[in-house]
Amino acid sequence: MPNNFALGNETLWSRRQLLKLGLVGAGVAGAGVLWQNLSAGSKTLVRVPPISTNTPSDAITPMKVLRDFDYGTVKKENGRTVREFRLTAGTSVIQLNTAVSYNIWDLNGRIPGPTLRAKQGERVRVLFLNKAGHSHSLHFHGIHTSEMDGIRPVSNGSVAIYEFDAEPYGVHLYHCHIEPVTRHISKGLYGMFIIDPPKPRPMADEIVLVMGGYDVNEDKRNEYYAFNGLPNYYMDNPIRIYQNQLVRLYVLNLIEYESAVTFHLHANFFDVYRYGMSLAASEKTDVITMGIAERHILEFAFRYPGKYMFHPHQDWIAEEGCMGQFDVISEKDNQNIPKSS
Ligand SMILES: [Cu+2]
Repeated sequence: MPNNFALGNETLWSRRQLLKLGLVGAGVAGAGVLWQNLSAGSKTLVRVPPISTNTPSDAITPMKVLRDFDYGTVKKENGRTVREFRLTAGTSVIQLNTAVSYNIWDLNGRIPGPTLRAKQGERVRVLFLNKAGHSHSLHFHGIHTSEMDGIRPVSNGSVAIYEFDAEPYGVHLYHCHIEPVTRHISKGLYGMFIIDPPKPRPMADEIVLVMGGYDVNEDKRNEYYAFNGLPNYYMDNPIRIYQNQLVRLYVLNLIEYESAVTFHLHANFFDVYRYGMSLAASEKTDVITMGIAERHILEFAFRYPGKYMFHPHQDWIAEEGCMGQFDVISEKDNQNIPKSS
């Protein structure tokens, strides 16, 4: 789905800028929804609970980041599918707790940036507009030419275009690559980049979790940690999922200043698809170690209803905000919803 709480790309990109780039034209909007329908080839129903009405409506709401995938604008060029994404770097202030606010760099008004999604073999074009008052860039993990590697500074007010083939399929990432990279990442310029395999994975409740850290006093150590931008958010606002529903977590570690962290899920075990680069799980475990920029697909279903924590097993990191919980809703409470096959 298009990310519906971003600032609105069209308002950020002036028509003049787009004309200059030769990019004014009607794309096929809403392709994400269509794609989701098409990929529902099997009769399996995916049950996703509605977001609680108590969810706070902050400018950056991790509850929306969870299941928000940006499929871009689809175009056909010389018979080939091109997915065009627009990312604008800006500045905003987030509340790390009731007492501490922090100036971040954001992408389309959010941290992490939009979860970009394409299918293997498509062409990806990313239009990057820097309005963050400082030179930045976007470096994508993947296979591309040297010109598209995103290490050259894009000065404030200017635009860069990154274009490459979507390959190989897997869970990847993008981030600013301007030195000091640790600072540019930890202040918010990063996001997930998913390339789907040619044959879609089975339907599941798909959820994105990006781990990050905040070095508020610039001593090269993090004082706060978070899943999807805000410390302790999913502890205070548990992620609702259904009992016995297959959940597919896309997990990325972008905690700077720590060589590695783990991801641990309570009361369950998950199948691991390392880097999302295979269709068969490599192992089953309940704790997995992830270095910086490592990412995996983790799949599971909960047998029993109730609340279950997830967090790095470096407990000081969990205690400083990288902590959340799933609220598994009993099937009994959802008699009207058909059971997935
Ligand atoms: Cu930067």
